[in-house]
Amino acid sequence: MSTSPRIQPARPAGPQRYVPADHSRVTFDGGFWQSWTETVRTVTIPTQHKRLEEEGFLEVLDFDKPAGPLARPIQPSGLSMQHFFDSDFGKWIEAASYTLKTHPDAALEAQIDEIVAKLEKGQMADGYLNSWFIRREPEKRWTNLRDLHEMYSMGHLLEGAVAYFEATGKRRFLDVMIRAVDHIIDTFGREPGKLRGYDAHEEIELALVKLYRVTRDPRHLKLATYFVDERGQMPSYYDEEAKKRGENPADYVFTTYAYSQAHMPVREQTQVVGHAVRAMYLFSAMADLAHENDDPTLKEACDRLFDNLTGRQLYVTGGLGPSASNEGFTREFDLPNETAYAETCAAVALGFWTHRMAQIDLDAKFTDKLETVLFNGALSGISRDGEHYFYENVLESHGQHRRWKWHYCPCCPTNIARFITSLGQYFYSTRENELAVHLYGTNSAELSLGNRFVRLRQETNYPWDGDIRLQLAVDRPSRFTLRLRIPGWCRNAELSVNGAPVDLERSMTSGYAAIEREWQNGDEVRLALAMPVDRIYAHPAVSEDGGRVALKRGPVVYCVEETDLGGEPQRLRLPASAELSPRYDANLLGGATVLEGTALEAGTEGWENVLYRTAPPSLRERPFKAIPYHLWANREAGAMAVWLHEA
Ligand code: FUB
Ligand code: ZN
Repeated sequence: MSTSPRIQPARPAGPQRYVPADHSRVTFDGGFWQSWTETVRTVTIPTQHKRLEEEGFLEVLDFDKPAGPLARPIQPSGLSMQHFFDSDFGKWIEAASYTLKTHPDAALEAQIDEIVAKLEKGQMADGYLNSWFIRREPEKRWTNLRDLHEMYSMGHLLEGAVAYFEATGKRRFLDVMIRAVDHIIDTFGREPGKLRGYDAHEEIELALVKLYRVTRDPRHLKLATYFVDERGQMPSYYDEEAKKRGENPADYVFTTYAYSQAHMPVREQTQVVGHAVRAMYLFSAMADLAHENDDPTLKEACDRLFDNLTGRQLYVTGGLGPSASNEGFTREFDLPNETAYAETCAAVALGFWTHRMAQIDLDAKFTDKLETVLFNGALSGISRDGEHYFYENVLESHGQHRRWKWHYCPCCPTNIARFITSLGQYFYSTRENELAVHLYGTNSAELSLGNRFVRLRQETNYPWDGDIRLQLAVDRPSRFTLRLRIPGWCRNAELSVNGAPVDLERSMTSGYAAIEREWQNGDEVRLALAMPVDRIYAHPAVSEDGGRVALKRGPVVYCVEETDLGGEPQRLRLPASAELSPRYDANLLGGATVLEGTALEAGTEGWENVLYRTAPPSLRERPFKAIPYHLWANREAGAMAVWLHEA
């Protein structure tokens, strides 16, 4: 049964939740993000479509032709990467749609329309939509939610459909996906006759909330709520499902449902476990539902999980999930550097989660982490030329890690693309009488506060320096509270309005400084964030980082690359007293601030044919340069280290 959505404007911001800025109303017309957003729009989006074509991803939509041989073999779990090709073009459509909203492009729209037409044609009469099962194994649909990603793929198509509808007003894709959701509603739930399942790879939950925010159809919210509430209930649906397939549930390849955060009900979970991307998508949906259903129990669970993640399991770069074997978490404080998995998708998804948390609880502890992933563990996932990628974001290398043009499992490129093409929404949020500034970087924004309209111009060299100038334009004098994040890394901030200092201590709440006043057209706010070079040390339980130090300036984590040093950075010993000076280098990959200093390097004289000896190596002074971590591996291949040994 297909139901037309009732398209209504988004619910006005209630008293609790902030509403993110419309990304298309935030223009990066200078500064750090201008070239990144332009590169992603003009290079990343078109080349990704090309790769999707070249690599045969779009062929899965040729429903009229027999399915060809597998391009990706079946893995021990029963999953082929090809099972979820739909998700990759779903994410690409989403990323492309965000650019369409600001830069209409008929050719790009035509590429999307072509995909949509094929999806519509292939959709089954009952609304089912998944190219793998329709073409290859229709009889097996909905028989293995544990392994085969059916709803994960549909979730990404759904997010793409919502973004495309919002960008163009075209309903076709949205209607296709609403029919698919209707089918899921008819199939899953607690009602008699329905399957009591939920997909092991979370994604559809947050996509359904996005859909609900467009349609306001309570069934869409109810379905998302059901999936989150049902997760981890015992007896496990996955056990029952495996038995129905004639399998022994004990033979499960990943051995535990913690892999999918389905080992216990979500509200009881206190430690972040399993596959990192799945966890972040689940927690994003939990944050959404905490708000939509006014459910403090989900918010409390998110708070506990956030504390666990950030207190025990997060890389200094914002990367997460150290292990390749489960693409996720192992034991607490296990943060190896050279073998870090730290998938780009996971860092991007941590951005999604922290952003959502900040909308329901404006606390800089969330937006500080959003900023960390943005400048480090997520941005490292894409090259400066916009068409090469990292899947794994290691913190140390001996030169074996290179960026690739496309990946065997290319989930990450489209994820970083959709993050950057919708970046504006992460900068600001509003509610009735408040405007919150979460991130800093030059841009011009148009924001609505209730029925008022505020234009805001932000000018800064951030993250290369901490001086930020905000200029407000209002049609008429207007009273509201401006909240500015004072980053957790900043120990010395100064704030003024039209030259008059603001007492920061008295104005701070949860890491945001509040200025409530009647704003006049042309009012100017200045924020000066002192940005010395920080030496960062890891908790003693992180054995990999013992005796090591990382360098950070403002939100940017640094690394040393062999190509600058002329040797392996692992051999450096940084004296505690070494002076480190920032210098802006306009010639480094589009311009960046580097850190320069002198360290000691362990020499190899006298070590010919000697592996061990009783005398330590001699140390000699060596000037070195550290570059922003996100820029590494954009030049010659070579070793790299974020954590340097201390002398
Ligand atoms: O399984 C779908 C996606 O591919 C996951 O989110 C990534 O970790 C990669 O395995
Ligand atoms: Zn990925």
